[in-house]
Amino acid sequence: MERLLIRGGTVVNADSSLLADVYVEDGLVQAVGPGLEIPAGVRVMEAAGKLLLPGGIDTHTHMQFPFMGQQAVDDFYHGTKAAVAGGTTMILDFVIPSKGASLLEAYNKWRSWADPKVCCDYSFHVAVTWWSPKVKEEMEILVKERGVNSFKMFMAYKDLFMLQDDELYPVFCQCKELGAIAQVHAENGHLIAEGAKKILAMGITGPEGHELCRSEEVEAEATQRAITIASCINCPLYIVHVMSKSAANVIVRARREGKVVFGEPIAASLGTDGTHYWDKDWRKAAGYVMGPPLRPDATTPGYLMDLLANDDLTVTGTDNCTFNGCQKAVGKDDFTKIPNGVNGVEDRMSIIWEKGVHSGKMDENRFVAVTSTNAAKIFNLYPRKGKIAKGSDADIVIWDPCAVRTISAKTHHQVVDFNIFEGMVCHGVPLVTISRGKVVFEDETLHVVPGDGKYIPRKPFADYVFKRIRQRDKVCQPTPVQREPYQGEIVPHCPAGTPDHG
Ligand code: URQ
Ligand code: ZN
Ligand code: ZN
Repeated sequence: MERLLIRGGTVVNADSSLLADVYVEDGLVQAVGPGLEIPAGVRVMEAAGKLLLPGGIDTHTHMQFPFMGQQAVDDFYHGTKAAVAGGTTMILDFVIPSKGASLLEAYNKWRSWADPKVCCDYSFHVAVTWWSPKVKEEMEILVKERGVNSFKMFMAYKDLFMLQDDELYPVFCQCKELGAIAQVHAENGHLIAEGAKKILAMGITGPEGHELCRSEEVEAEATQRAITIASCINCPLYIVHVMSKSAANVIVRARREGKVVFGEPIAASLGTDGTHYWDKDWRKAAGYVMGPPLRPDATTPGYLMDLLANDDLTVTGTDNCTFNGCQKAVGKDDFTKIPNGVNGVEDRMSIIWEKGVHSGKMDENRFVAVTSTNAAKIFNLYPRKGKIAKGSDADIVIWDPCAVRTISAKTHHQVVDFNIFEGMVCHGVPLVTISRGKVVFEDETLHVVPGDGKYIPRKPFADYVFKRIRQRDKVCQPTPVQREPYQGEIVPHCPAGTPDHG
């Protein structure tokens, strides 16, 4: 383990910035303060004029995900390697069992994929794609014995992953009981299925059909429905990949009403838009296909960034789920067959710095909150992750806010042959990434070892999420009205129920 002194940088946490040195040993931050003594044999890294940020936490990835007849090309090795090159030191990926399959077996399968390959720390959300007493029991085991505290439910992907409302209800109940956060992919799967048939019948087979068959309303309706169901149970809710103004507005309203709801826009929805679906180049247009889709309203990214800056939206992920052009091409004559998913894990930090901080919408502290700290709080990793302080994991990025880089598939570290941010010029460049005390990226060179990352188990009942829930359960219970018993006449109940039956 390296012993490091990072000297003279500005340590940026979500609550404040401080000119200080940071001393790292045994993978942990041992001290933060001005003018720290340099013990003998310690490597000194100069960081004057630079920012020291808590490593990014990407709340939403799908490395090597087998999906829509293809497998995502960025696996746990290439995906996490690209993550650290972009200043992200932890990912939260998804275990997604098929309907009818064991959640525990799926969890084991995903662990066996990830453990030997990960180059940074990681953890898992688990998807609940069907409901039964066995699923209920396995959710409990996952929380109590496997360190899972978040479950994702799909309201889309009819017949594949989708749950109906009467299934969402008991799953949300179980999440709440276990102290886990319920996450939803909020889109109305029935309307998408009908919409796709209609658009195909109109002769529209290209990527633009993907957006046309699932408008903003389809996302907003499901977002509202999920919030309503969660609210009936007083269950905390997390809306993954917020893609539209309409869905975001539903979340804003719910939060203003005091509901415990969190919204996760992603690098894609903050950094680009759905006008590309109308591009004349089929491959390019297909490169943006994901669900929910990017929106053709080009003012969407700026709008979502405003909400993120002002705490209407809370955290950021990427939904990184990458397919090459030749994989997307299985849908060349039918947009419903194009594998859904885009890149983002490498570029999220730069996109949010450029569109959020460089634009003047948020300061460096809010940047840390939305790229790291809030995720650590929601998923109960804080202050081990999401903070540079004595005792925290030494996941640190030396960030140059003035440096500029141009994003391109030609130079990125991901395997995928396309980048949805191609040509974008971003201020804010990670110079050095330190993952649990080890320098894994420096001078544009990666020093990663597959399997060096660790699975991080997470405890249930995160205070940030559940304090309000518990108190509401105590004080917001309805109580019966105390009345004198009714003394009047009672017409006997008619079992047949209709006058015709006499
Ligand atoms: O919905 C998701 O998160 C998946 C399954 C990945 N792909 C996507 O288009 N968002
Ligand atoms: Zn999803
Ligand atoms: Zn996803």
